Amino acid sequence: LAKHINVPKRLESIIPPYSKLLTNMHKIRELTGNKPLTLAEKILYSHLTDPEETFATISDPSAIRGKQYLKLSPDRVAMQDASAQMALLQFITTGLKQTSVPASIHCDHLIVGKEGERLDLEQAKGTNSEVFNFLQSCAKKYGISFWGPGSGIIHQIVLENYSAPGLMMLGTDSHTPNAGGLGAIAIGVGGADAVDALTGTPWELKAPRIMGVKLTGQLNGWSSPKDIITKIVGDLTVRGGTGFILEYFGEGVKTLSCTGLATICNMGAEVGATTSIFPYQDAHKRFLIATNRKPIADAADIALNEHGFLKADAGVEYDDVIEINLSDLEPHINGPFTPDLSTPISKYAETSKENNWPQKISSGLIGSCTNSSYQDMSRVADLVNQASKAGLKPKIPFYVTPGSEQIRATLERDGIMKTLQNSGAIVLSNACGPCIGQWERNDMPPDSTETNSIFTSFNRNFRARNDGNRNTMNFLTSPEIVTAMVFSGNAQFNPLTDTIPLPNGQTFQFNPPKGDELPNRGFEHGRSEFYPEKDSKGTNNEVEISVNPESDRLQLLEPFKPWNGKELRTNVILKVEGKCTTDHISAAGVWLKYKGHLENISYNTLIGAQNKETGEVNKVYDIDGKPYDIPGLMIKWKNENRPWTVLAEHNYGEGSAREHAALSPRFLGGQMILVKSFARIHETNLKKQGMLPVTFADEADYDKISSGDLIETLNLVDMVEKDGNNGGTLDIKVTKRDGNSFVIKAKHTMSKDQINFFKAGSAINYIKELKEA
Ligand code: MIC
Ligand code: SF4
Repeated sequence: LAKHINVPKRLESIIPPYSKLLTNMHKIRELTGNKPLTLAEKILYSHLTDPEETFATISDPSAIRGKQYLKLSPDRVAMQDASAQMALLQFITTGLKQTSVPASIHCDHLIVGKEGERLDLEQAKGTNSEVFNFLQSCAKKYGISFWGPGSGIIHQIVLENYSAPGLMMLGTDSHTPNAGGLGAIAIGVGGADAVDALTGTPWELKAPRIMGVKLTGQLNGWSSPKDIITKIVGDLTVRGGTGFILEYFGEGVKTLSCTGLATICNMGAEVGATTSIFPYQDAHKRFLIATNRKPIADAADIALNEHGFLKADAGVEYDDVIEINLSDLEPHINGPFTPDLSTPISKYAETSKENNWPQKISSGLIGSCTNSSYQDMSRVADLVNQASKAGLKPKIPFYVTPGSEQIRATLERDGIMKTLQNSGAIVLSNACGPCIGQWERNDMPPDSTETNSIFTSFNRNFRARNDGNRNTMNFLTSPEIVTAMVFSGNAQFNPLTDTIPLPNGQTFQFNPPKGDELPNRGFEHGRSEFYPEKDSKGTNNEVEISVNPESDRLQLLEPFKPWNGKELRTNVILKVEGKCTTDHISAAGVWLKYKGHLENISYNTLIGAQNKETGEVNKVYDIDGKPYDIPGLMIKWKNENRPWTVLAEHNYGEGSAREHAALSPRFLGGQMILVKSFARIHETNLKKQGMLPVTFADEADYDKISSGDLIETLNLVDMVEKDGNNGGTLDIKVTKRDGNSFVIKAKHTMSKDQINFFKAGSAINYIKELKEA
């Protein structure tokens, strides 16, 4: 199909392999007797390495959902600087000379926001030069596109340059599904999964179930795409999307912009969904044309109109359907501390009083990978203009993090940046900054013990995430609501109905924001130093990748030891209480600098976790009762050859794709993680690093086990030999300190390959065994 379209060279590695995908889709139609397929199934299954094998015995495609493991070949990989280091260190250990699929690296997480773009960027380049150089030399050597510091945030750059309808990509970041806004199946993974794609090893995923999300009506007034997803996160909760792809449909979809769809897909990560996706439509075409990729739109048109690809079939069945009427949707404010605590704006003032949330807001922050589109910012500028005309200034610090150099330069050209800056807003680098703890606040001490609240247009709000302070409450909402709140500074203010007093005794009321979907004059390229040198494949094996053994930032990886073939015998080191996200397991902020140094970063292992038995954070007790911080005791037990188990509750590892949350426990001598339930990416990351992630068959057993108890597997040897692709049950003997013992049942979800990772010590060890065989 691409042959009928004139694809310029610069798009060759970017256009999805439509011919192959269509051939596969038609094959699947034959194998399944033309049963209706969802959009997600069409795109996902057309990326199967062997559709015949998958559908050999099953003719109903929906029958494999939630059950069968799929082997897939993604088209592309994207990595951000914090996670790329481990991904590449693992890739290096495979000894391969180039990547099997196009890939990109984005330097966005390591830039601290403080004074504003220019100074912050200089500073970041200085403090992170070793890491940026390492990433750049890997990019040169293996033929990866390198987007340097200040170029923008991974998901925004991917949307503007690489995402495309029907593409399948993996990204080493949980918000990779942002690319679903442009019709791609984009999945967040740990670095070891990215290595599968980079080495051309089939990538495994349990066939997701599909949740249909029907949008009707049309947004109006203050409501924005962000409110669609903050409402959904409130309804579904942080676990509600686990194992699902959210597939949007309905008349309402057509009324939204492509960047708005991306915001919705971005935060699908907050319900634990595998990814989210929208059908190909006019807004996609407009965005592809505006971003200089018309030939992709032309090819997508043919794939849609002549082959029925890129949309769901009529009569398709979803595993579940939810519906939202956009016409009735109010702005929502989600938080604090969890993205699923959702309050409509009309109830916010009352709710915040009842809960004793701080009434004075301390800062407003807009932008990030979630909300820095032209549409977002032009609507924000409209509000700022209204307030400025009335003589109002922001009452609290107001920060903007643009998502990319392209969007920043366009906002600058169109006077939007000026509007924001004239009002007093501080424009930070095109980077993650305060969204991921890279925020040096000038307005309060970092260890302030008083609660304070910030309003952000970001996507995540776990404790201590933004400024490292556990007392900072982060409320997530649309950039429009953040902006309006900044001019009031008061949690009681409802911009839809309330007024702000003016010095002259009069009052000011905002009109609902207005903006443009796309810039009328097209996008501005911006400063060329922020673009990859050469955005094409082309390896250079001459490039030496040197890692200084003295470095405290980078450390080459030592392979983990293979399993010794015996039953596990471990002690419980910690029983975690309640929410335990990857931010609790492997904190970000100041620790981000050690992302390429496994030993150093491991000193943060589980320091945010709360001990169920004592209520303390980062405190555990040795067998003799002596207190330690959590990593301290892990290191001690590692040195004593005492392997350990962590017990925890639901959705363990919620949040990010951070594989350090699996690597560090493994490195410090952990063997088993026994919980009530897991978040998908984290469970896979644990399997990839050779840990044993298991869930209680009976949740009540969590209450029967204490720290220090001996945990022994009884039939692991058997399980490893016999279990197929559908997981299995493990018998575990628990011996209490007083010598009493009992047996409980635990479940695992490992496929045959994942059992092989466990046996080999890690997925990377296993891939190496395969490549050497
Ligand atoms: C996040 O938003 O939590 C991060 C920081 O982008 C992480 C990635 C990481 O920790 O490296 C994510 O979302 O996966
Ligand atoms: Fe960066 Fe925040 Fe987006 Fe993660 S969620 S990629 S930290 S901006």
